[in-house]
Formats: sequence, structure tokens, C-alpha cells
Amino acid sequence: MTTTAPNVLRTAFQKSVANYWNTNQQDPVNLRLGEVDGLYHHHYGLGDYDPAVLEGPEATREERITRELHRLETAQADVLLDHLGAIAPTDRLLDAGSGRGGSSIMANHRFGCEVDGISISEYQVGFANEQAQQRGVADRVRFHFRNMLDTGLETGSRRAVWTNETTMYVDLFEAFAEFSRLLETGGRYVCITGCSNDVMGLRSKAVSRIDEHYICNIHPRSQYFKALAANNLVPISVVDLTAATIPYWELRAKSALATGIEDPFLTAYKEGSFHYLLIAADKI
Ligand code: GPP
Ligand code: MG
Repeated sequence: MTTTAPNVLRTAFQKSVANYWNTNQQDPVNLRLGEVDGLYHHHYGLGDYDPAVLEGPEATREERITRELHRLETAQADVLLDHLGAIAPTDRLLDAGSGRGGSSIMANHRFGCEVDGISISEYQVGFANEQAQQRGVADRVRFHFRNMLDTGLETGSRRAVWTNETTMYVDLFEAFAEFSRLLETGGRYVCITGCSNDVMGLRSKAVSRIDEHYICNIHPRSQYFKALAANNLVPISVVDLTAATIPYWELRAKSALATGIEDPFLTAYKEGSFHYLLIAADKI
């Protein structure tokens, strides 16, 4: 059963974020990629693109680029799942900020486990549940209109929790307190995020443009580790994925689906003011 907790949207900020994702429904950069194989992602890509996609017949060039961008986004979700540790079919996982459901559906496919995804966008929850239905996994993968800061889910019920590019929408101390509560002892939290580089001081113009574009608040790298330590979450892996995500942005900049945010990402990564980071941490 999919469920809703009371008072999901509590602040003006949360309402504006929900409104963005509820009304931004015709986003071709996400829908055209999702249509490739029915896995709809709301995150970026990892790995080198095949330069051959830029060659060959002009008539099918855009289609080749779209498929390649989608392949890199799916590869990103696979890297996240690789860091969850051993997951049994009897385990329960939480996808905090589940978007249109791609990562959750991949996790169930890989591990056979139950996955709950939560989002503050009712549109996204509906879309993702429809995907689970179509794939015949709605009994194991469920999406709910809930707030990751106060999920209402059972304490200690999760073997793993992940956030795939969603922590820039929340206070990290509040979010990690809730994830820590939900995890069993020894359970794993995995985060892929974009974070600003404290070594460069305050946020760069390019990072501010990314915040403005998505209505988010990118956190400094240091905040992640302070908030993990404050919530009994002990890092086991920290992977700088910056170099591996740059090709995705370079290919996306050549696509007709480009949204205009490609240059700020490329500038921020290349100037060193911003990192694409994976952190895995265990609950003690
Ligand atoms: C990805 O979603 C982006 C976010 C969830 C927010 C910002 C992330 C950072 C790492 C800063 P998307 O797939 O909806 O974005 P787009 O429509 O641009 O592809
Ligand atoms: Mg996208």
C-alpha cells in the first residue's frame, strides 16, 4: 500500500520545491531519456561516452545522444547500488527523494528486496507508482507522498537508505537524524551529491546558478561529514566522482535536450568549486 503522512509540506521552501517538480512535467531531458527503456531518472550520468554517437547519419544523431545520456545515468544509479553492501530479498530499503522511481526499480531488480520511495511531489509519486505497476513490481516497490525529514516510517526498519542527488533540498542534520533513526545497526546510508568545495571559500557564481536553476541549496563538502558524525553514521567510502561525470555534461551540452545548466556544471567542476561525491556510511 502506498501511504501519505500528515503535513508533508511544512515550509514555504518545501512548497516551492514541490511546486517545481509538480509543474515541470514536460521536461524532455528526463522524459525522452526515460522512454529509452522505461527507467526514469532524476540524476546525472557517470563514465565516458562513446564518441561514435556524434558521428554517423545526422538523422539519428539526437537519438544516439539520448540513448547514450540515458546509459550514463543508469550507470550512475548502478554505482550507487554497488555501495549499498549485501542486500537480501527480505531487506527493506528507502529511496529518499525518489523522483520518477528509476533508482528504486533498479534496486528491486538487482536485490529482489522491498523498496519504499518518498517524494514531496505528488506528481512524481503518481508517476513512479504507475511505473512500478507497469513493471509488475508494485507489491515490492512503493512510492509515497512523504517528507524525508519526517518519514513516519518505522524506527530501525531499513537495511539501507539512499539519496541520489536530493540532499541539496534539505538541512543535512535533520535529514541524517531521520535516516539514522530508520537504519538498523550496521545498516548503510549512501549519498550521491553535488557539494561545494570549502577549500575555495564561499560558493562560486557557477554553484549559485545551479542553486537558482533547481531551487536548491548546495551544501559545502564539510557539512556532510559533520552531519554524519553528529548522527552515528560512520563513513566507509568516499568517492570523488567529479572526473567521471564531466563527460556526461560535455555530451549533454551537445544534445538538443540541453537545458542551459550544462555550462554552470562544467564551469563549477572544472574550476574546482564543486564536486560530485559519493559517500557511504554505516549506522552504529
Ligand atoms: C537532477 O534532476 C537534479 C537535481 C535533483 C538537483 C540538483 C542536483 C545537484 C547535484 C546540484 P533532473 O534529472 O531532474 O535534472 P535535469 O532536468 O536537469 O536533467
Ligand atoms: Mg535529468
